[in-house]
Amino acid sequence: MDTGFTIDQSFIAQENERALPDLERDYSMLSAQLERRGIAIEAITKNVQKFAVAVPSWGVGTGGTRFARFAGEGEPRNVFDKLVDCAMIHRLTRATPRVALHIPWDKPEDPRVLRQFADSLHIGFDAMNSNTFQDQPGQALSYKFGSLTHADRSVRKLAINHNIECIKIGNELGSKSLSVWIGDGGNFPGQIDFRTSLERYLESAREIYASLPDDWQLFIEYKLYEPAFYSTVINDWGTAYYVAEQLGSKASCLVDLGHHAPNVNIEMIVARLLQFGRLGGFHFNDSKYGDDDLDAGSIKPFQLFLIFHELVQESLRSTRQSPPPTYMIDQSHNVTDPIESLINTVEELQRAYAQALLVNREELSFYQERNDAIMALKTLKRAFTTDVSPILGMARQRNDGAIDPLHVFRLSQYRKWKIAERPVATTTTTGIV
Ligand SMILES: [Mn+2]
Repeated sequence: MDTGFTIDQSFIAQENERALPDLERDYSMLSAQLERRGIAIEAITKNVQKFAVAVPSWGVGTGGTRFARFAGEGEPRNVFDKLVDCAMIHRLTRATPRVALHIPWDKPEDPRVLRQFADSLHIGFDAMNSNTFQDQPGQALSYKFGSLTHADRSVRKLAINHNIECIKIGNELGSKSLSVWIGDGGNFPGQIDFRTSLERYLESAREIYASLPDDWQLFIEYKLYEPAFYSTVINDWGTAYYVAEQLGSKASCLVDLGHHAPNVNIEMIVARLLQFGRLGGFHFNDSKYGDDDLDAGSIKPFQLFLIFHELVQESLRSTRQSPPPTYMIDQSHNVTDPIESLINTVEELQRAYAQALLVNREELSFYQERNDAIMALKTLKRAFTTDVSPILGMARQRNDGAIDPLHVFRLSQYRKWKIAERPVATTTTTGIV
């Protein structure tokens, strides 16, 4: 299958050659600075080189709000175009080797063909995302009043079967996990019975869980409101944790940063779920007010750093019980070129991760034990305020990615090529989740 225009490795190498002398100077200055703090820069760079996050197939198309969607030119027209864009992001950043698909938006006619195409692009598949929050054309029954928790058993069955179908498709694609998020809930007090709806959810989830292959994970994604504005069935991490406990060891919680009330201490939720061995996955994004789906790190970079601080802390623990959580981006790009937003997001996630790796944990624990609040904060802030950009550039360069991926993307005129190759689509399937 023709992929159309791609950014050649030689083009990346040529731009890297230009940028390398400055990068090496900055890197050695940072190396000397970190050495005085007892940190070996090479160990940090090696860890950043291994960092990976999945990109969502729906993220490479323009998203939308409840009001409108302003489609960008040269957008992907189908799942194959989406994979081409995702593969390009990986080529530039070398940190996004897998794509998360959304069914039915990305439902392949033949999964084997899709898998071969992905193989040819050197990318794989991450979590499958089911969709029972909207009706599909010709659907016999409606999800208007819920899916897995609907009062009518036949609607619940339809939603269960859809999730099982997602597992089947994912299995053929080499995916190993299913993320389930439902829009079920109530818009008015009294509309649904809190207890009954959760019981129905558990009954439905058990059937989905029973279809899960042994080496698969089921991620329970919670959200406090929207599209149901009064109450959602899986509203918070406590409920998701309870569900995961009820289902079994293959089930765990998925934290989407935008699915919390404003000012909630998300890093503490992350720490709790890690402690309980039930943190399965992440949906990274950022927000100012609600589930804004803005680019990760754009509004609250300190929060992002504190989350990574917890993740790094856990990874250093020798007694950890569960596998490390899988990282995924879940954003809606409304006013930017989606590819540019994703490239930037990957860098912001790596930045927070690298900063978290710089935390002097012995020192932090020393101050914690002595109730020295100011010095404990200062220990975190010293890591957070370090400009780790040279580490990120060097990690990409060593992985054959672009030292400055956004610059290379613009210089390549990739978007201009895609506008020519991809006539305006009438069937683009992107949305907000
Ligand atoms: Mn999400």
